Amino acid sequence: MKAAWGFAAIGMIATALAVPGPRESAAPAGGRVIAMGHEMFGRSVITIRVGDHLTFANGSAWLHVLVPGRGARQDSQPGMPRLGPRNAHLSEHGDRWITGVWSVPGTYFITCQLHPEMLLEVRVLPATSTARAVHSNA
Ligand SMILES: [Cu+2]
Repeated sequence: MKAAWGFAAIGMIATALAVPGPRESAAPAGGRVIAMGHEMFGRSVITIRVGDHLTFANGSAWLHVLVPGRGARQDSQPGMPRLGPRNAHLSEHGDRWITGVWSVPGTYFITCQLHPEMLLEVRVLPATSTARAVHSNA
């Protein structure tokens, strides 16, 4: 759907249409789900464990370009799974995408290259941790 690209990018500039996704409190086996709305993630912080995946679900009408970094600026975050060929994932409306395995404990940040205000903090706990995974809502 490359043709939709330009259209979506232009639509991006249009007026606000906030579509907050559902917040999920349970952790399905396949990984936690991060919903994406207009210029926002469904939550701002998520805590997972080594060996987990994250799932990003774009229920918004907008294109998002997920990259490691903050404020729409891609950076390098050693230990974080790559998000795609250019360490970026293009997420169109309806996209549901599962990341690679998070294998290094630490704190990481994901932003959207089109929406600087989009920021997700991913806290990865050691696999051996007995602490319950905690996540706060945005
Ligand atoms: Cu975006």
